[in-house]
Amino acid sequence: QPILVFDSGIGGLSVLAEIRKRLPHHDYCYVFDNARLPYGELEEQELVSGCVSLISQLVERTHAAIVVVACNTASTVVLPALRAKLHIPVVGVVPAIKPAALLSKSKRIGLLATPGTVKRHYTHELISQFADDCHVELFGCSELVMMAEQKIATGQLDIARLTQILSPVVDANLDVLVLGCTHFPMLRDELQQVFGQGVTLLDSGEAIAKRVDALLAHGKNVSHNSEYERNSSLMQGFYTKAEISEGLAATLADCGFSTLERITTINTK
Ligand code: DGN
Repeated sequence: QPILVFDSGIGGLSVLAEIRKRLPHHDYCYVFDNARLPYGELEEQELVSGCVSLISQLVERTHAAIVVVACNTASTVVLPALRAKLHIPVVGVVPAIKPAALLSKSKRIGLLATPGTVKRHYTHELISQFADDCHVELFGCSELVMMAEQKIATGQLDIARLTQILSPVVDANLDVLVLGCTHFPMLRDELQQVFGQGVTLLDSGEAIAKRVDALLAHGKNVSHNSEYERNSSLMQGFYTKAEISEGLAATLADCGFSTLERITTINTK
């Protein structure tokens, strides 16, 4: 009974890494829905029906004990439909607006996410509920998602382009910036370089890991898979073996997927 971690691309690996830190002995299944990347450009209805259909098929196939939707964009809209359909716990990602508002001294915070996430009602509700004493700068950008994908695949990142994209956010004079897309922790060092040490970058990986841990601790039907060889979890995704770049293989190895022979593919088209 693996923990199924799902994203449109490599972003969810940042969440998986945090979960594995807490629960190193579990069996994991990671799914990339690359066929529809980037999610930030999809219409709400397409996102909901696509994710519900794909995830429910995967749960059936893998007998997953718990699903982690490690994507903010999807989490803003698919959770109710997914929970209605599945009979196992579903954990979503919420941008760290609340901790950001609490941490901010200047009360000027930012949300860096996808265009989908920044426009959703869900996000605006979160802001009015937890950050109504702050000025909140919203910035949605799919190019950053693709840059994170590229960094993992090739090891290359165009810092000049990153600086250019982010210049309006830098000019907004924030002291806390929420990384509201799971791809962005993959760019943490470069983002810190662009924003400087005066800006704290917050993501939700650790909070998700705590939540998964708590659910597993309370769940009766979630088995600890001690027989399963550590570091050899099954990964299912749209990538075929040949397409997995050296960079991605290294990131997957960091997340425990060191036995790449076990990779199977699912065509998400
Ligand atoms: N990683 C996803 C998120 O957290 O929103 C989005 C990536 C994408 O598909 N745009």
